[in-house]
Amino acid sequence: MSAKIIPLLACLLGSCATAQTAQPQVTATPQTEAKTEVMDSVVTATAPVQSREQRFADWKSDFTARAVLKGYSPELLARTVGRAKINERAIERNDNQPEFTRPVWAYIESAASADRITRGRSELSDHADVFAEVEGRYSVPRHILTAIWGLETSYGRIMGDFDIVDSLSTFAFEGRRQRFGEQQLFAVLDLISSGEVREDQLRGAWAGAMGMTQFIPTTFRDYAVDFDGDGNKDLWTSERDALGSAANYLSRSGWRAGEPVMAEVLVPDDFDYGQLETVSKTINDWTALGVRPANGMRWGGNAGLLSAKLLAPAGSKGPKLLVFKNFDVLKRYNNSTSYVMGIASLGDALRGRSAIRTPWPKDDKPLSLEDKKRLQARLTELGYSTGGVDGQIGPNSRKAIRAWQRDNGVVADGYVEQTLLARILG
Ligand SMILES: [Ca+2]
Repeated sequence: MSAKIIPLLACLLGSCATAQTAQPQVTATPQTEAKTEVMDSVVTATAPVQSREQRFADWKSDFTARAVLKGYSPELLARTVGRAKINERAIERNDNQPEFTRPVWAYIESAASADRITRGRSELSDHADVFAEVEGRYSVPRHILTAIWGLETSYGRIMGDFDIVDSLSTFAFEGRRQRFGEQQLFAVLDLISSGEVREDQLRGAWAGAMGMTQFIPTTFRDYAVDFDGDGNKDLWTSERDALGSAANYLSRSGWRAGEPVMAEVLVPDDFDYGQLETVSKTINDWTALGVRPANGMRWGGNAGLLSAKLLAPAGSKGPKLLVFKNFDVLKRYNNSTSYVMGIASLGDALRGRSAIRTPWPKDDKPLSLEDKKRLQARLTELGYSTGGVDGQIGPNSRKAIRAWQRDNGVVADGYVEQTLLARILG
């Protein structure tokens, strides 16, 4: 996930699209316990117990040796990894990511809140010159950039105060994100070695995302730009650098100028929901199936040949959306459908438009992680394989759900809330 910005929303919306499931953390035996064990037990007294601090020091030496072999300077290593401390707060945050069971409509409403819209409009006005330059260079529209800025850090107000080297060293040293930690640490070394970023600038969210647009170090290294041309890539205090970098990242991820992110549509009553999510068709083909814009308007002249997929995040009763190539580009920023719908909704709201008009089925009760596991286990037991029981409802699970729905006279939209769950569980 080198080019993916992981912890984007962690601080603001609690979704933290790390797409990682909670796993038990392997923690070291605290030193005091270890000592007690040595004193109390004749058996263990013979083996020296290495303290966590000692193991951390050993990890630093090992990492440093490997980095020097790769050509990084020993002085740089001493100044960064060499002075790193274990950050217990980063471990806590990593272990306690809230289980994401908020329904999609709650997420979107929070993303496009009245406060975020008001502030966003004022930022758009205050930085109109910056947006004009950025649009001119990268062709990514200002309302999308503003939405990212607002969702990531509330327009630079909540950027995180973690020492990035401490956090990443902690992850690289122990736990379930060691590869991520190492990979990001090397990117930090690259950033400092190149002189584009100063060591004292390296502060951010607990998992390493930095600045107003929350770039993790690999993304920072590969996509950040010094848009104001002062020789420093400053995503923390320079709006030009931050917004230019976000635009550069989207542009290089394949952003298509002038194309939409998503459009709400209506579908015929007898619509075949088997085409949800996985099937890509042109607007012309969707139109032939009776899919039409929800706002009562017609598609623009050039829209017919655009490819789009159909989503129904809350099933046949809720809003349906055609999502375009730019929807996937925004997923590179954060691999979450809810996140991208949040960006598109806030972006539209900033322009005085309403992205989604059909009411969400707000009386539905969403499934918890345990519910999802029970659902998967039951469907599998009934012969509808979900490809595993992990509590993550992905394409395989939705396919199994749709098959069960078809066999049981329910609209096969792949959507399950508590009422349907109870029926499936029998
Ligand atoms: Ca700069």
